[in-house]
Amino acid sequence: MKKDKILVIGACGQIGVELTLALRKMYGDTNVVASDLREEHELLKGSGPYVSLDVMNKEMLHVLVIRHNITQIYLLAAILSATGEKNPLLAWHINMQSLLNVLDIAKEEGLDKIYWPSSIAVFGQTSPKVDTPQHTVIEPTTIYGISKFAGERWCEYYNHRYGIDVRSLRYPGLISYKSAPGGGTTDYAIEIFHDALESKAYNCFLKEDTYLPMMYMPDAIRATIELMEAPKDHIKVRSSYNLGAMSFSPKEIGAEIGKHVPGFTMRYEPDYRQQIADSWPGSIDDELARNDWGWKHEYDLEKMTVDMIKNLKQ
Ligand code: NAD
Ligand code: AKB
Repeated sequence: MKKDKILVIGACGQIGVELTLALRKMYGDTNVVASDLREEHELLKGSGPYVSLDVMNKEMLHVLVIRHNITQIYLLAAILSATGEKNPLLAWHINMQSLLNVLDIAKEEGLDKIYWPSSIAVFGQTSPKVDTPQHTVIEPTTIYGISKFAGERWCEYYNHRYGIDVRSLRYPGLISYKSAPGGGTTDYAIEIFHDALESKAYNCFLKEDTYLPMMYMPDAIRATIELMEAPKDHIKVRSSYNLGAMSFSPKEIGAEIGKHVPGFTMRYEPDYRQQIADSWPGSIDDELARNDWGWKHEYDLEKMTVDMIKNLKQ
């Protein structure tokens, strides 16, 4: 077992639950402190320490870090794209101040490592749509994307200026069945499974030909851990790495699900999220992640669909 003491902030969210459980397996249950604003998630109960925390309260966060001898922080608390558009100032405030609180405490306490996820949402209309490269025009149009891009600059700044070992991934849309998603544009690709199994029908809030980069949660958890475990000198990108696995449209995932759910039908009623999706890439070039620390995805659309349906049926 490793000696590190980890704090996961936003541990009850879609990624947090699975990441916390994976980290507890690696580092030992008592060495991973889960925290969130919400009540402890059912799947976390009894698996390790849980603390109620508002990451916006810097003093409380600082005390927690000192009291638990924390050496690494995974900051997952954020307002996602669709929710962010409903209250842009709140999204900006939470997404930025949470990161600044964590980075500053990392500097003051000399923490070993920080993980903070960015998103494909950093890209905008003026970025190339296909195989969007790591370094390209970045002009996000959503408040979520703007806050992620600013966050990336802060991460790189704290690394270059203060030597903080901050690591980050630009996740694509993540698909999972254990913990519900938190208000994103890519959430349709999760809802579709639930509705297909419950009613054999899905009314999609995006158009049928909207391609977006996606990833199955086991790949995302493994990518996060592999990035954090990689030797320091392998991490060349200190803003955030592009990360890819698959790309599909609502029509394509619908057809794949239809192979397992006879009679499954789809309707399309695009709403305000269509505009968000239209501003994002259709696919991602993640060559640097693959070269620098050996990233390799396992799940494509077909393999993920089989696994999602098997698990949701149980
Ligand atoms: P989520 O919304 O499911 O979870 C976020 C968690 O943070 C929630 O449990 C929420 O209660 C908690 N939280 C919110 N405000 C808080 C506060 N003030 N103090 C403490 N906790 C607070 O989000 P997620 O999908 O798990 O995403 C985690 C991170 O990954 C976010 O930064 C998100 O932008 C990023 N990301 C997610 C995806 C995806 O598809 N899920 C894709 C790209 C990037
Ligand atoms: C969202 O849709 O907001 C997230 C993301 C891609 O960052 N899933």
